Amino acid sequence: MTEELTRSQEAIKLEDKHGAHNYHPLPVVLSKGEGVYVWDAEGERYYDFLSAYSAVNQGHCHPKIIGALKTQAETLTLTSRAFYNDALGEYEKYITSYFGFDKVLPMNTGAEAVETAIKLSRKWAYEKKGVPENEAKIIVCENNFHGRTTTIISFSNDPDARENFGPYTKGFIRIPYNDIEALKDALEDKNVAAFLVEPIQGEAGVFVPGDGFLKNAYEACKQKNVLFVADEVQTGIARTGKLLACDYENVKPDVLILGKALSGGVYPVSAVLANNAVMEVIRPGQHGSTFGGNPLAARVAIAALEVIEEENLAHNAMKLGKIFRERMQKMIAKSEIVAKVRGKGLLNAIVINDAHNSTTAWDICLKLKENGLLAKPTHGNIIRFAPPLVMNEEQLNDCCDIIEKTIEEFERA
Ligand code: IF1
Repeated sequence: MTEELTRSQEAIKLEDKHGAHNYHPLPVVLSKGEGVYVWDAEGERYYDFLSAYSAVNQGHCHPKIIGALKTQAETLTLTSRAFYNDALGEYEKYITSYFGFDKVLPMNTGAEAVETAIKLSRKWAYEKKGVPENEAKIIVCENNFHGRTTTIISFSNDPDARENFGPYTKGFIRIPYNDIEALKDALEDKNVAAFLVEPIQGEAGVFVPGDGFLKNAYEACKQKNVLFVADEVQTGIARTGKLLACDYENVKPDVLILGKALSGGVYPVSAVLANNAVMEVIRPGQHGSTFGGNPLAARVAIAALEVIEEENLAHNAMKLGKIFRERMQKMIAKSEIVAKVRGKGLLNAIVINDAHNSTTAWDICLKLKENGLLAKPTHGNIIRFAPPLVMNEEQLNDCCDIIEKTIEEFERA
């Protein structure tokens, strides 16, 4: 008599049999989310300390965003851009004023927005900067993560993301992250169109560049008439304690890339923002997407951005992030296992002492799950901690208690 499977076991079995194995998830099956909490298929509640990789900054199923989704979903979902719709212009006006740019090009996923920014930068280089055709170069950083398309992984140095997906797209120069001299050297190439950079490298392990790096990089690009392109898909929308991570250094990118929390995790919405001098190089028929700028995305994104403002979530992320890092520093002082904590706002990570083999971070995450908190390692021995920005101080301290308790259990083991 085969044992009755739980709902979670059943769900995992189905995914294993019928789904591509392109992920190795933590063994938890989620079936409900609300605010900072998620519940598994057996009804166990957890704190979500990953926020779908910073897509649910506004908290799971935020009522205002869900309301906007429902209302529009019952009215008009998709028209294609063959025709106008009565939501897109309103959204474009709202988001361009919200971030301070002349224009927005609406897309769906972060990778599509990054690809759009690459095409925009190249076209600007040929038509405005005078770079010879097919010679445009884009400077990127070591250990970047900008998505999973063939062009994007062409400039990745992560073997898992890149191997056996060739032939690769040309035209990218990779420099060390946070290295202004290397950037200046690379900018000597007259054919450079743009510098594409994450203001904080998320996937690499929450690497915060040195003070002044973004400002100096921006100024070095301006010296050479090169576009500064900020990928704020993960760091944007209040995650790091300011609306954009670039705001810490008052850098206004020439091209801004947004995604993830632009919809509060309710629907795929991404965007590329730029001023007319750049955006005008794209003319009818030269770029687009079936779902890009659909009325559902437009209404959801307006609501998601309103929540960020109305609930002052950047300030909350700044405040709670400081408390989080202080609590982690105190834990590190007593810990053999945890080497450091780093981050800004509520985008943080702890680095497990390298003396431990690479399964330590994973094993800690399994233990955190048992203790009621969900997080996942990024590369190797780094655990990213990124709760929804709607978390309150009491919940944050409760989560720190769970993390400390879990690390202590490892210290004793
Ligand atoms: C996965 C990582 C995070 C991003 C930045 C563009 C994109 C992402 C800075 C592309 C997407 C996601 C992708 C997702 C897991 C997650 C991730 F681990 F992959 F690297 F967050 F760190 N720019 N990041 O972080 O946006 O096309 O996914 O909408 O691929 O496993 P997307």
